[in-house]
Amino acid sequence: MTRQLITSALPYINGIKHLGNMVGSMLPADVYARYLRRRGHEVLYICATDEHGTPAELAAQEAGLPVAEFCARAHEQQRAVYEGFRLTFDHFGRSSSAQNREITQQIARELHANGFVEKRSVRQVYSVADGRFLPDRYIVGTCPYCGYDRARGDQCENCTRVLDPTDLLEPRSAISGSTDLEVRETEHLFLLQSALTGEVERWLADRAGGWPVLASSIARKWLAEGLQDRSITRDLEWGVPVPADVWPELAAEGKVFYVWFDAPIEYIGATKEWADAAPTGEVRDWKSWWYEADDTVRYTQFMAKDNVPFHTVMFPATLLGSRRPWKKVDHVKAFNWLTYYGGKFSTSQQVGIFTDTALELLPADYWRWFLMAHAPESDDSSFTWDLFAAVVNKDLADTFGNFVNRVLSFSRKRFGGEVPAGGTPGDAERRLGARAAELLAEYEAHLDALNFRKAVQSLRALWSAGNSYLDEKAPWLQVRTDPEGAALTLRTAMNLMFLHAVVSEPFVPTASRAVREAFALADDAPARTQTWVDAEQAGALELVPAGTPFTVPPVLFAKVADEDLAAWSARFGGGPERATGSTPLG
Ligand code: B3M
Ligand code: ZN
Repeated sequence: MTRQLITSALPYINGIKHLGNMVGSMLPADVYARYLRRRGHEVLYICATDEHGTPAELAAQEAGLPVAEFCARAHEQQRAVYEGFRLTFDHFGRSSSAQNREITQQIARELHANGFVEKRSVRQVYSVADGRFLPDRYIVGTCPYCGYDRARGDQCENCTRVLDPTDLLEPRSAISGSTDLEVRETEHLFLLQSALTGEVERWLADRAGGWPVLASSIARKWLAEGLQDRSITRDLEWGVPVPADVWPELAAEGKVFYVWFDAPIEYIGATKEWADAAPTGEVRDWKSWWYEADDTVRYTQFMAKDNVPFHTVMFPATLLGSRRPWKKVDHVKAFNWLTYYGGKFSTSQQVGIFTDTALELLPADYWRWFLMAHAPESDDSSFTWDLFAAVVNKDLADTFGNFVNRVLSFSRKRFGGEVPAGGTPGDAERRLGARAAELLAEYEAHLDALNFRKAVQSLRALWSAGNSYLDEKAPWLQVRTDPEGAALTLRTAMNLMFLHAVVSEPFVPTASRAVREAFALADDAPARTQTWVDAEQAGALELVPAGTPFTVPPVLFAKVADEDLAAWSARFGGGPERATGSTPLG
């Protein structure tokens, strides 16, 4: 079986992320990783916090902490939230790790040795008061277009126009507020992407055929515009230092690599972190996932659409230019935006629901299900509280949860705490089995193709088939005249719910596990029953034999009550004009 490498875009270290960030990268990656593991693949799911660049330094300054301490705290805060969302990274690393520094510097040396990096002189804003060159985001001033007085040198957050620092009126340092700024010459390293255009084009032509249009079209558009040579160093305190053995003068000036140069390399760095963290006695061969791995590993990346160019052009160009056999991505799953009532979720503007707050309101399964059912795959999708409540109440409470509760409760009441024996499967059971096998095949095909919304539709139909079967057989009436028949109906329903519990784990892991654990399967029950089921098993509906002891789990999904809905809509706002809170760092 092919080894499956999965990465999701690295969340920036600055602040707890919102639901839109999750559904555009980490959550679908986790659903896919869980699915592949249950299908028997060897999976490595890697992610990390993206800790360099101006977002980290500015956020640390705001928190009044040294940046290294800020990042250590923020990494653990994010890790805790992702554990709360049941994200099953094999490693959740840090781009500030020694492993990433080592690999990034080595790749930079090789790019230089191969003639794909050169030093160039550029004119940049220098702050006399701060004694340093200021990256664009470190210069604030008044936007010449909209008059916003806290516009940054690279972009105005108010009117979103992309700016040059020299556009700003009354420019000042974001560090000290000083207006004593000068434009001076300085030197930076440039990645000669223009010299790698042909190779990137050939690689993309060979690889992007099966990608969703969103990813392949953005990559081709960037290439069509022609690859520009790109500055890959910055004047920041915090980042991967430029190696002094190759560029002593830049290292002496404290230059570090641009965050988008080292962040994708952290996918490799975090894999080495994973290997270095191996428990005693376990050997983890990190390089076998990344080096000369083209034929043995299938690599799938998950990200939001704004990250596509870096992942499909700049990162492959970097790896190609190193002239080393690094694994490049096989499949890119890109997402549009999840909006909050049509407005953009925004960490910096604090609009939308944040992942830490979400878990205070409801368990992860609710959010996982809704977010994947409305994943912004082919277009933006919008979060509204009414839609959220309608979906979770219908799909999770009524369809999935109620089916489990009413079957197990009624069976225990009428036949005791074991799966009831008796009755012979008839036409209704054969139809149900055939339908279950058909829907399972659809579900698998959609997940294999990374079509998550369609996979949710097939899974939802598989859940509904159980309720339709119950309504047709009505065991609560059947038992009066045909107890054997009622026993058959209940046993069949229990087998279907166990099937649900096995195959729903990628989306609703907590509830799925509760249902699997409700049945005390014999120790010699086929292990495969606990991981996945094949169409034949699904059609036979015989995963859980008569006589198997069972318990009735607590109600799996309480409905979102109208008063909760009203309170949350009021607290978080029924529209983007009202900000929502999140746990401030510090
Ligand atoms: N930190 C996520 C963003 O643009 C960015 C992804 C890096 S993946 C190497 O919000
Ligand atoms: Zn503006």
